[in-house]
Amino acid sequence: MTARAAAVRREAASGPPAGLSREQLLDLYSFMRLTRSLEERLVGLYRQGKVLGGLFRSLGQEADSVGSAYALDRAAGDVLAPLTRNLGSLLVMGARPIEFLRQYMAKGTSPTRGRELNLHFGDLDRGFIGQISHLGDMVPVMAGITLTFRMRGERRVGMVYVGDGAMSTAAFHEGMNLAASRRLPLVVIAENNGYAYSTTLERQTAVKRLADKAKAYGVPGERADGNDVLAVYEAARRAVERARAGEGVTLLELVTYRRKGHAEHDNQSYVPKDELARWERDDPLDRYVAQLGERGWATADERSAVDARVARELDAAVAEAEVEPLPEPATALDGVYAAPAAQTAAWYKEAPPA
Ligand SMILES: Cc1ncc(C[n+]2csc(CCOP(=O)(O)OP(=O)(O)O)c2C)c(N)n1
Ligand SMILES: [Mg+2]
Repeated sequence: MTARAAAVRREAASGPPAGLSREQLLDLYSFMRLTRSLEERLVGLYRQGKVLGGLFRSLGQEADSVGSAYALDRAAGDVLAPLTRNLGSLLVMGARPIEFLRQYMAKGTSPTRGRELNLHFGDLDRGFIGQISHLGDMVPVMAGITLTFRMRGERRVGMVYVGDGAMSTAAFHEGMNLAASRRLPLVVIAENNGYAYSTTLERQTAVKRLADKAKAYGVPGERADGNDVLAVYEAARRAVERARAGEGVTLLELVTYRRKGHAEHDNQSYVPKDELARWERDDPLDRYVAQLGERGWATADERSAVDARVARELDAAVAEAEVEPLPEPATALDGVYAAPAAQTAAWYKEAPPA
C-alpha cells in the first residue's frame, strides 16, 4: 500500500473530517455541483442573447465560495458580503437558483425588479448583503456591520470577500485597519485567483503571499488551498470561531485560479495556455468527487442522485424564468427614488419669485 493510500485508509477509519457528518459532506458536493451547473445554464442563455450585461464565471472557484460560506452559522444570524463570483456562497446562504436567472435576464420578477443585474442583490433575512461594485468597499461596510454586532452584544460573525485586485485599494486598507484595531468579529477572505482583469498577481503586489498582508494589521493571516473544499471549510471554520470568541479578524487567503476571463466577453488572450491547462487538472469538483469516492464518504449512486436533483431543479427554474416578463417601462423609477419625494433635495434650488 502506498503512503498516500495508507493515509486515506487512516482518515476513512477515523470518520469524516472537520467534524462534518456524511450528510454535510454530500451537502458541500451538492452546493458545488449546483454552482457549476447553474453557471453552465447561464452560459447557454448568454449565448442566446438572453442575459443582459456581463456573465461572471466562478469556474474553478466553487470550493472557495462554498467551503467558506459553509463555515458560517446561518441560525446565529451571521452575515456575508459576496463579490460577483461568489454564486456558491449565496446558494449556501439560501439564495435560490431562479433568483440568479431572473437577475441575469433582468426580469421584472427578479429581486431587484430588473434594476440591477447578476449577483447584485441582498437579503438581510437570509444573511447576505448586496455588494457595492467599487472594489474593496465591502470591507469597511462589513467592519461597520460587525461593529454593530459588538455594540449590541450579539454573537454574530461577518464574512467579506476581496479579490487580489481589490486588496490594492484604499478602502480595503481602511476597513481592515478599523476591523483589526477594534477586534471586530470579521473574517476577510482574500481570493487569490491570479488575475484582476488582465493584471497578474505579480504586477498587482510585491508580496508573494496575500496572507502576509495580515501582519501589517496585527491580525492572524492564514492560507489554504482554495481548490480543496474541506481545507477551505476547516480554515474558514477556525477563523469564524476566533471571531465569535471575541478574538477579532482573520485574513484568510484562498489560493485558487480564475479559469475563465474576467467575464464571458473576455477571451483570455493574455493567459498562458499551459497555466490554464495546469489549473484545469486541479478542478475542485473533480478533486472532491475523487475524495468522496476514495474515502467512502458518498457512493456513486448518492452523487448521481444529487446531480439528477440539481438538473431537475435547474430545468424547472430556467423554464419558469425564461417566460417571465421584463419590468413594465412605466415602473422604471419605482423603488429607485422615494415616491413622493420625502423631502426637498438639498441641492435643489427654487427659482426666486418673479
Ligand atoms: C475601485 C474600483 N476600481 C476598478 C473597478 C473595475 N473592476 C471591476 S472588477 C475588477 C477586477 C477585480 O479583480 P479582483 O479583485 O482580483 O477580483 P476577481 O475579478 O479576480 O474575482 C476591476 C478592476 C472597480 N469595480 N472598482
Ligand atoms: Mg482576482
